[in-house]
Amino acid sequence: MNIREVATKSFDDQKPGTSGLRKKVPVFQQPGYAENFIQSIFDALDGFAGTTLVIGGDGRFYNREVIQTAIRMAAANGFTTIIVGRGGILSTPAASHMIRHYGAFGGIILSASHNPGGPTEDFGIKYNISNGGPAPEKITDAIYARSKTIDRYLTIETPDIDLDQDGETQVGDAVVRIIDPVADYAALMETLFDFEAIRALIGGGFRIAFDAMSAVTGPYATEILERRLGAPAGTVRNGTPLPDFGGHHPDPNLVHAKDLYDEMMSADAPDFGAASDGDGDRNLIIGKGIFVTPSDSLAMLAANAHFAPGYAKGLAGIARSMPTSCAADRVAEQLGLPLFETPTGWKFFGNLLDAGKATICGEESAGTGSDHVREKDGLWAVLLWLNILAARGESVHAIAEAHWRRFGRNYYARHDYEGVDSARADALMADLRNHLPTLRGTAIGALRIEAADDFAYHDPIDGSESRNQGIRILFEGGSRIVFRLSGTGTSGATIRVYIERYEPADGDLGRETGDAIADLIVAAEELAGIARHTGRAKPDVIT
Ligand code: VG1
Ligand code: CO
Repeated sequence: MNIREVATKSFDDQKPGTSGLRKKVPVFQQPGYAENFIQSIFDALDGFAGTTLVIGGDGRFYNREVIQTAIRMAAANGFTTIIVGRGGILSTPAASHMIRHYGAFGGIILSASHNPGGPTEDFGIKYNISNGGPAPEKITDAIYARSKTIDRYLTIETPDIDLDQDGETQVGDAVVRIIDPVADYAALMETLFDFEAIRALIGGGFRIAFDAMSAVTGPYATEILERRLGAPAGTVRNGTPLPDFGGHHPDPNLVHAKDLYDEMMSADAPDFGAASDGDGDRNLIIGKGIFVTPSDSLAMLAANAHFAPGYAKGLAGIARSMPTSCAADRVAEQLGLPLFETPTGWKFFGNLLDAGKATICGEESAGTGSDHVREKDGLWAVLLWLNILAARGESVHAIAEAHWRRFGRNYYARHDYEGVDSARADALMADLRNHLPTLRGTAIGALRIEAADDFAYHDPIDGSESRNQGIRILFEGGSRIVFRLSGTGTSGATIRVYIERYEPADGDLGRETGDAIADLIVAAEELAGIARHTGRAKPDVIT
């Protein structure tokens, strides 16, 4: 075996963010950059000699190169089985499933998710542990610490593996297995949902439009929606993963999936529209004539999950990230279920899912998932919606309205200020933090502040503490504003302002969101001085 120890110089910017390390491609292309981070992952782990590692990515530019690097390094470091999705492709939820299904020690997922791809765009690497979920902070902190002192990495001299042929190749002491990225995942979906009922719905003329955004869900959605569920060819649009996602942001929101939105609002709209992001863990849900906010979708899925066979016996609990609207809380309350509020990022759900405390989890950023894997799962959410629609025989619109009449409505929007100078964004947050102690009991217009804090999470399972997870301003009556800085961007800072207004079930449930939260938008500006700090009069993206 030709294991080589290669001397390297450490980089000081390899701190994983909300979901792994994300940087521009040219940063990753620096000699040793990807190698250092991958070796830092291995150096932060213990006891993996002789075990299995899963490797795959979302197909973006530079994916294949780093997959070859990761295979060599995994073999040199002592993994003896390396499972790779054919073509280097694995959606994030499919990778999570594979880790669990094959009893792997962990997995390396190459993705920058919804960020654009291409030679000058974004790339990313993240590590998932044996439960299939993103590494918890304890591990990501150890990886970062190691990356600052690393001076060598291990690799092995071997020709490139043919990623496009299923089969096994010996690399040193390791067997590299190239396998179908879709089959195991599609089989898992068949165990959770009533495919026959969905097939009958579609056979009866129910029309679906799914936009894979030239990203990783193309092959998954084509197999499941068109081949297994019988939707007509063309149901899946932009179904071929492209290294640059066709030049678009593979971000399924109302800005980047505007064509789908416009179509769903047109007179001849299909019955159900959906889209997923670069790595397949997010979902956008639009019914004919109605956009369902991700926070509402979480609540509606939780309230109706029992219609799907995989959840027929009910839920153990619901978990949501802190900035996600409290719509799910109303469902938990009425169904008598525990509700957990975690910091942003899927890694915080892992312990709750492993402990059987939560069955369904979600984030306002279009992420929903369950205990079937340990990542959010875009197609899973689409299939659960389809299963519910098939079982109830009602439209998305009817289901949403009935939901609000039962639970009340949380009008919700997120305002993003992108590419802000980091020092200015930090100053805005610091100012807000300084004012926190004085806010309680004060009023802005008709809004009275009931509580204000910097969110800290105490993990009920392992006792770990995560501080400074976002500033919450809670108003009497259930309205909220949350401020936090993004942890997934690759240039400057992104300020996220999450705005929510609660309307009880007997209130006005049919308003335009913009009107319903107008006073809170004014209050957010007053509280944070966004224009003063950033020079921006309005957000770049509203979702
Ligand atoms: C964003 C979202 C967060 C999500 C994360 C990763 O993080 O807000 O909810 O978990 O992206 O999703 P941030 O720190 O930029 O707000 V993905 O689909 O990019 O892996
Ligand atoms: Co994603």
